[in-house]
Amino acid sequence: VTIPHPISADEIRSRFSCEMSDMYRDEVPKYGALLDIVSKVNTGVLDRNPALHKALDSANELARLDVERHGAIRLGKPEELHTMRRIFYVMGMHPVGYYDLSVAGVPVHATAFRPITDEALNRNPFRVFTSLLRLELIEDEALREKAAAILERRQIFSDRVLHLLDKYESEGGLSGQDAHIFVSEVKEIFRWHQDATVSQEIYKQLHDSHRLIADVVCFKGPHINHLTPRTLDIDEVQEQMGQLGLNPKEVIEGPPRRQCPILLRQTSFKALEEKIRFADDEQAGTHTARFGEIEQRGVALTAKGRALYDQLLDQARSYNNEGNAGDGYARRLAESFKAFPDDVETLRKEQLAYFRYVLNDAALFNAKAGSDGVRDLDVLISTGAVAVEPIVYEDFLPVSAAGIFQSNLGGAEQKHYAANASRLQFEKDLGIAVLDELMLYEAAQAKSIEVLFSTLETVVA
Ligand code: OOG
Ligand code: NI
Repeated sequence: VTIPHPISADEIRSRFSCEMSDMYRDEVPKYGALLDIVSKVNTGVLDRNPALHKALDSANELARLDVERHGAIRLGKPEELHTMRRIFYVMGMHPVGYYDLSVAGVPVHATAFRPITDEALNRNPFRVFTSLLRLELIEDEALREKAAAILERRQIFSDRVLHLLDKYESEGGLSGQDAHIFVSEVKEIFRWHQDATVSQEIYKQLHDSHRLIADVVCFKGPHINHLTPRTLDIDEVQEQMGQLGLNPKEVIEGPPRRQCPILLRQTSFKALEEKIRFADDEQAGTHTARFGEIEQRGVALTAKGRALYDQLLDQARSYNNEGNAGDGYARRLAESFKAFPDDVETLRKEQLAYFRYVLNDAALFNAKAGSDGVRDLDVLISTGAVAVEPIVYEDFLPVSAAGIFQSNLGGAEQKHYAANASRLQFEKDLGIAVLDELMLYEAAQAKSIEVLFSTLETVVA
């Protein structure tokens, strides 16, 4: 680093997340209403549940809860994905996971940019679900070429932001003033513009092909389409959204309500119908894309746990071919998930989920593990020397994401694209390979064990 006082990636990400939230609150007042509900519900849950309060506090999760958000953007061309990757890097956000949504009738594939170390996640876990449109999935060749030509003409990055990126990459950091400009320039990329860049006729053609294609192709930039706070009781927030007339989607995506939350449960309020102006003679129209979402996060699952999750979810959804429609879905889901153990010890022993192992009682630990060299975690846990903490799932779920996409594309819309994951092409466009989320959880678990026994080494030595 050649600049004197570079601003840390964590700091830049925190500021960015906060400014994005302020911008979205201004643009979409219902998002502000949602934040208020979530904040009240979370406070209520913590007040009523001192054990949870204590657990979250000792896992360093309380502080991040209030600022925790994820957002989503949809990009139009490979170069945009490539540059976004460089931009997110400045904020300590790395591409994790590959999501193919074509299987669900959505012509995009995606990754999630997010922080990856325990320290960075605790500071601010801001994530952005980033999709890239797959024009090759548009069947009509003339329309596909038209869309490509429109996208070709657009430049979503300002000269200033590109200049700062180069500077960051050559100097290894950003000064306070540059970081400030950087954050505000990046925020501009995601701002909503009510002027479409195309005529009403072209908008309509693209929209008829797939609403999402119109959303990506017809605007100046990749407007942020939602920001999602994290709640401790999603059923309660869903209930209140309905009462307050926020128009929530019918079902909560993901696993059912449980004692030990796993993975991720999500719901949203439907996208707003917003006024837009077309490029030809300023004709007025409307566009629906931006919405609000909430989520409740649980423990990250191992490959084995995830396979069980996928199987049970599929079982609940394939019943009568009903998917997640119908009044009976919540019941079918609960019924199906009875086969998923719902206590920490079984989840851990059967290696269905990831946990952090932390020192609970130093004296006991030193006596036990020190004297007879017990390295057996089961023994250390059962004696109370060591405690386990669930490792939070920091990623997304393709079936849930598709459900969120669908409900915001006007529920009924169902397009069929042949399932054709194209991870290698995505990574080529991105410029690097995406990280494997399971390896990150595995490493976090392993590190906690290493830290645990290294304290012993210092005590004994
Ligand atoms: C992204 C939808 C995916 C989630 O939380 O699963 C997502 C989009 O609509 O662009 O954000
Ligand atoms: Ni989302």
